[in-house]
Amino acid sequence: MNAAERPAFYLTTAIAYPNGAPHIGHAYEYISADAIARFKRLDGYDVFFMTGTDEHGQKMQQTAQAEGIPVAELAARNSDVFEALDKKLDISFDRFIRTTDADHEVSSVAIWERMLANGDIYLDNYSGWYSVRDEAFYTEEETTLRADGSRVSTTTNTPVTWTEESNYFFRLSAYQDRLLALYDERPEFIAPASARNEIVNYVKAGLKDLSVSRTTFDWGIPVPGHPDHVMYVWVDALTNYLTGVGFPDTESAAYQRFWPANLHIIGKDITRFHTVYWPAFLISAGLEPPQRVFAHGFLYNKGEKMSKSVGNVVDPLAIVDEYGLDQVRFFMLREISYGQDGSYSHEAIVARVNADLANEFGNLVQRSLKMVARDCGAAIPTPGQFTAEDQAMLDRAAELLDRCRTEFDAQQMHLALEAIWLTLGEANRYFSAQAPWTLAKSGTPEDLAREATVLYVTLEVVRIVALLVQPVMPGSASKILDLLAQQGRTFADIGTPLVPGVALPEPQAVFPRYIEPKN
Ligand code: ME8
Repeated sequence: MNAAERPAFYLTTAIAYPNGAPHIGHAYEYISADAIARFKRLDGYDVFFMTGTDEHGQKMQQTAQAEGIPVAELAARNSDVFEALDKKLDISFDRFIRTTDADHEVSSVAIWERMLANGDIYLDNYSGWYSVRDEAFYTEEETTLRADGSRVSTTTNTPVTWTEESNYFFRLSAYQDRLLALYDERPEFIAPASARNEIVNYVKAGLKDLSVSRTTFDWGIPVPGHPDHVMYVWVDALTNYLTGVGFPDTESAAYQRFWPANLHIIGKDITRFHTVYWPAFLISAGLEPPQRVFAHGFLYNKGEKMSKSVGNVVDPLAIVDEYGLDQVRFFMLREISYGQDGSYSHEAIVARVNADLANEFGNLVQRSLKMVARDCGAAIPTPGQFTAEDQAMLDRAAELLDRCRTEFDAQQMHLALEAIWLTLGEANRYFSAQAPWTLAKSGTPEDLAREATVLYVTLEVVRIVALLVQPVMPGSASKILDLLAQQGRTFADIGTPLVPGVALPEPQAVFPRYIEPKN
């Protein structure tokens, strides 16, 4: 099927501030979004998957000043580090957008002009609290005065400073009813439910107009016709999702095909920007809001927040080198319930690598393929009549695709993996109970025929599981499919069983155990 005949699916990650190096929270977001993008492609969708960097704003300008380098240089240097991380994590993005890209300025100016034309932008004096770390405005009630006289944002604990400026405002207050109607008509718009409830309550409490330009620094996109103002960084940042699909050319093939976005994947701290400001900007501009925003949880180090001062920041490149890429991808998606906070620790990752990957999956692949090499002429065995146990095992594996679809469509990747691993557990029990090695030892023609059937059924389960884990562990799944001499690798191929007699390459270990280094 060519792309035009397949259903479109537009998926994005948040774009990170490149004011420093990426941490494992960033890696977690990219890996989870990538698994969804790969799943959809394998399931026949024409996917456009975008990630990138959010390069404007006061935080970037201040970091560059502190480092004594031009801000454009800081942005370019660190944006390259994020892009290199994506490549190391095997993230299958279709575009890596930078908000300093030329087409993004055109797009940001266009959305501004549309909001202005709709009467939603006006000039006024702003006075209030601003957190540079969060790039967010706070009302006095949203801040806390500390004993030392400093003031912080109550929810994020970042310092706020008093700001008084002549700013452009966006008439957010006028959008309360339309936003509540949107949440009501489209209950799937915000997920998970905890995020949805929080936002509904927040909007019900009433919305204030939002300051959308700044005049005290110049690292941003100039407001059209008023070059002494730059756009508030979140106006330009959110607009990246439109730039990626050809906006402002709403007649372009990309825009027609991919807007509205199917899914924005973000972290829980930026839900308000994506589910209140963003749909309001879009409605004001006469554009469709995205279909769904999913806010994932935060990743902590052994339950503690990672911070440079505590010295417990985990470098994603280092853990990939230590445990292997697919091991890290699997761990993050299997261990943490998507939408909830999770914890990273050496012990937890080693437990998953050894129990789930090396024992449950790797051993089954290795043992069955070795017996096939030895007893079945190194080719896919020819099965005899299936027993009730054989059929139950095959049926169980065949049911996995529907289950995984349901879970991936709800962004519950951990539940898809749980279902797959329950089936692998069943396959291991089947293998032990059928004891093909005993049949081989006996050597009678009936027992050898039965051994071939048991091995065939086992390899069928391995094939289906390998096809289904491709989105999570692309490299390892591809190796297993090579060992099974499989060409057809999309989900449409799940229904085509192994062909007896096809020659197989020499078996190789795919999931090594993690062994603690001796010190
Ligand atoms: O928020 N665990 O950029 P950012 C999991 N530029 N996810 C985490 C995390 C953690 N410990 N820490 C951060 C921004 N994240 C804006 C986005 S989008 C138009 C603009 C997530 O570099 C965070 O929630 O601070 C966000 O989704 C992403 O990492 C980038 O965060």
